[in-house]
Amino acid sequence: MLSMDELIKLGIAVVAIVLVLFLVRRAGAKSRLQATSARERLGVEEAEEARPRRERKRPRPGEPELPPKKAAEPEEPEPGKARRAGPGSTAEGGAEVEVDQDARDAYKAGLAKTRGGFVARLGKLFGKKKIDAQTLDELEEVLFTADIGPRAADRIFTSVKSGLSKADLEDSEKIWSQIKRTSREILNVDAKALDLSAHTPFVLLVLGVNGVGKTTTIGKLANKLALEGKKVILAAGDTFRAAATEQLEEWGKRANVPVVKGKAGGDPSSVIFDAIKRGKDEGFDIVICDTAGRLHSNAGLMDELKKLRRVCDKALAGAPHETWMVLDATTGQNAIAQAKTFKDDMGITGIVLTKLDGSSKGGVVLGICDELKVPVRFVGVGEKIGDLRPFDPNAFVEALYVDASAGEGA
Ligand SMILES: Nc1nc2c(ncn2[C@@H]2O[C@H](COP(=O)(O)OP(=O)(O)O)[C@@H](O)[C@H]2O)c(=O)[nH]1
Ligand SMILES: [Mg+2]
Repeated sequence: MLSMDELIKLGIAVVAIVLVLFLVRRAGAKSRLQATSARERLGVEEAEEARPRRERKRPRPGEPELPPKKAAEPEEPEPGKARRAGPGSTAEGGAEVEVDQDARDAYKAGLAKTRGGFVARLGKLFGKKKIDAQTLDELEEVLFTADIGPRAADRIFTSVKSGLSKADLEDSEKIWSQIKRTSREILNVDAKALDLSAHTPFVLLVLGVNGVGKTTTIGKLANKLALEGKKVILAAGDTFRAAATEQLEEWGKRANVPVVKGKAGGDPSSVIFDAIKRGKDEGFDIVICDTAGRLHSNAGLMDELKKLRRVCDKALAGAPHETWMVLDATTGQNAIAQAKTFKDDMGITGIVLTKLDGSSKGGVVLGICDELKVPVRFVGVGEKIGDLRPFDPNAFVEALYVDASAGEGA
């Protein structure tokens, strides 16, 4: 038999165990509840962060990077050429929109930060139960404070405000469709598709201010074209900095293509003249010319670049066949301003937008296309040799608005 003392101790122990069990269960339920409501409250960016590692495309800082995409993917279309509608097309407002899912996924990772910015703000706006006149005012504000430039902002806003009926304006899906449709219209600049076989050799002049990624883009492009079987030669036209020629030579080695160089501090036009001449004499398919890029406000640079154009034409009548302006997506509206200055003077026929990976200002593509009416030919999505992708407007729009328009950003 237990004594009274032992009975009391046993009783206290049982109560203590029951109490501990109760507290443990309550704590578990509370953290589950918190997790759910946090997910509801989180914007797109935070939700992205909260997702487990294996679901995310981009690693967190400090985490090992996932292997990069392959350099050349033969199924990629020539930039600017439409792709057939396939299993990846999406129905939108009754209309089929062709979307290359592979391209969309590649952009999606690079646009994560942009989606966390103005796109998430749009998502929150249309996540509201009731969409009213105030929502429209807020839409105007979000668009005009996004890095898409005032003209593109106005075009999208007007298309929603004037292009939709009162009933449509109460339907967030209709609003998203309209925003996407107008964005696609802005990006689908009416221009000739890129045809590098139109001339032999095809001369491509690459311009842009310092540090935007000209040399890197040329290296990636040379590699891509060489893998496609094209005979490529590079011209080290940035004679302004000694390191620039070495950098291009390094890329030439990686892509396994020859580089024509001159003396440091020498005349860039003689380097470019020599490269085009060699391109002609030795049966190259494409000559890609790197150039120096001091500030675009520098009148001396503009004169020098104009001289380069004349020299190209002297070496091969009609050259350069395309002149591309490289712009850094992280500089936002500054990129639009740079492109405008160059376009007037330099006859820009295409844009390459670099550093789309990690930029929160990827929406600047809309502003560039709307202001300049020049097509984006390629986008840079990283520093590695395979990180250059042909620009696909439809896939870009899908990747840009994907989470928010699906209601996750609400
Ligand atoms: N993250 C990222 N970095 C890039 C990209 N393109 C270029 N860069 C980096 O930008 C820096 C400047 O590039 P560079 O080609 O030398 O610019 P340039 O002065 O215009 O020739 C280098 O550190 C490149 O690695 C890109 O698409 N993504
Ligand atoms: Mg350079």
